[in-house]
Amino acid sequence: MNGAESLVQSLLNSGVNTCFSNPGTSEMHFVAALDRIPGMRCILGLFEGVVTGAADGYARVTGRPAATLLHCGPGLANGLANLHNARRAGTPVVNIVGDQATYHRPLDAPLTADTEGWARGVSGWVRTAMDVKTVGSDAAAAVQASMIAPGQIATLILPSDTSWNPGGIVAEALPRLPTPTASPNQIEEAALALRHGGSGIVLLLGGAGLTEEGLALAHRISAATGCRLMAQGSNAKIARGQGRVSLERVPYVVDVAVKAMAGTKHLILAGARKPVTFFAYPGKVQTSVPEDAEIHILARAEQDIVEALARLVDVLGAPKVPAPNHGARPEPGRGALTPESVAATLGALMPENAVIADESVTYGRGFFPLTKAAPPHDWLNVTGGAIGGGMPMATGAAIGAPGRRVINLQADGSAMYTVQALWTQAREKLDVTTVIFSNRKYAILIGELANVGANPGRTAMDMLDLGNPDLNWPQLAGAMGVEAASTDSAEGFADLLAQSLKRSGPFLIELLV
Ligand SMILES: Cc1ncc(C[n+]2csc(CCOP(=O)(O)OP(=O)(O)O)c2C)c(N)n1
Repeated sequence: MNGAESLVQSLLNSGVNTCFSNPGTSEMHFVAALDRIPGMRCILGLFEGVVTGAADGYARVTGRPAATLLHCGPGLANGLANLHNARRAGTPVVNIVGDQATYHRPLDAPLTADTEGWARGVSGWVRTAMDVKTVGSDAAAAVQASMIAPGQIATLILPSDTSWNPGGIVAEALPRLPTPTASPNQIEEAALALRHGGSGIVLLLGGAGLTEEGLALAHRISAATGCRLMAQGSNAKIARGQGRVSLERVPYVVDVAVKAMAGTKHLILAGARKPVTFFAYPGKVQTSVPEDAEIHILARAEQDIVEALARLVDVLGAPKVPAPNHGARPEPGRGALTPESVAATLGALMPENAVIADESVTYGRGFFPLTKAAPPHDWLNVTGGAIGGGMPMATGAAIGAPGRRVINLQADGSAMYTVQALWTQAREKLDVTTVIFSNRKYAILIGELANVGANPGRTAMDMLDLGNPDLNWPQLAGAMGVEAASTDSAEGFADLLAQSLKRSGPFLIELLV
């Protein structure tokens, strides 16, 4: 058994059976090992940003890490932005990065780079395997590290001689490390604030606080105390739809966020960070939370958030309450395409248990109210502000959740960063409906120009314009094997969405908005 074979078998023993990959010469033994060791599903991405974003989406829906297979420092570097998004989401990912053979490294061949250095910025755990005998146990340690709550990036760098040398030893899975629980003080302090009662108290949820279980507990707390429930601006996954309590998110636009948080006297954080604005803007606040609000940390992201909510329910004696009823689903939208008509159509037609991969940027800011009465579904945001996460995330989610429809709500500018994901969707016949909001501009940045007080001229506006030439989405998708159609009406969208949900495989709908 060589090192690569021991690696694949050790990953399988640790429960990692899916690998998103974009290999090179230094990973050839890993690739060859796939034929000799059955059980690893390997999925090719045509750019590393697709590979890493797909691993993020996969783990968000399965709760288990996928492996990535990346080629040397530059391959890893191409995937860093979506690893950054995954890190912000608290997603477990195991990166396997092939690299120069140990004895070739001193020659400084062209692909030699500071692979560990590049890995460190996004990873909670980095190791370079130095001996074929330890590759298996290194892999088991990487999987264990990735599962440290809430989930983190573990990067194992594999010099190619440790892959091809004989003498590989398969490792068994390592135990999952326990998740620390909140201290009694954390629970008491939150309870004390909640006993004041009233709408000036906000329970801000993140991470596992947004699972069905976490939300049900938060709903009881809110019913018993009158506190307001909110979610962070972007979240790894929110359980939504009929039967789940519906939350507002902290808005992106500073002035809107300030209004939304106005009147907050106590902010209780359950797996959430204190909201800060995405950027500093001249003359504007850096947080939407009022200055005099008291902050209480019920549970930090790395603590057991659901357990803390359950203890808080007990301490407050918050009784069980019926599941929320959001009433009838909306009718599909009619007339012109607007954020409201699109949201109504989504709310009307979204199938049960759908996964929404949301990189709608400006167009989807108001989608929540009209989709809350849809059947239960999960909503995934791009969490780190690095655009180009949406299409890969949708792709990985579809691999991780066969049988569930993935609907990718996708802004056009962001889509172009990792558009190759469509090819992987076609090749793997994934049930993904991509909805492109084709406004042919970087709309958000037009608002940001005003926010930072810049005075744009013709050249500045050209930098924010995606027209000239217009992107032809049906042709782009078709060239990668994904059927597609365009529409400029709400009725057209409803027809295309309904059709795509009836068929298997990917489909792309371009909305000319
Ligand atoms: C990796 C990365 N590069 C660049 C940016 C800067 N940026 C933020 S939003 C944006 C454009 C978004 O345009 P689009 O996806 O079309 O959405 P819209 O604003 O039109 O709704 C850019 C370039 C970023 N956030 N991340």
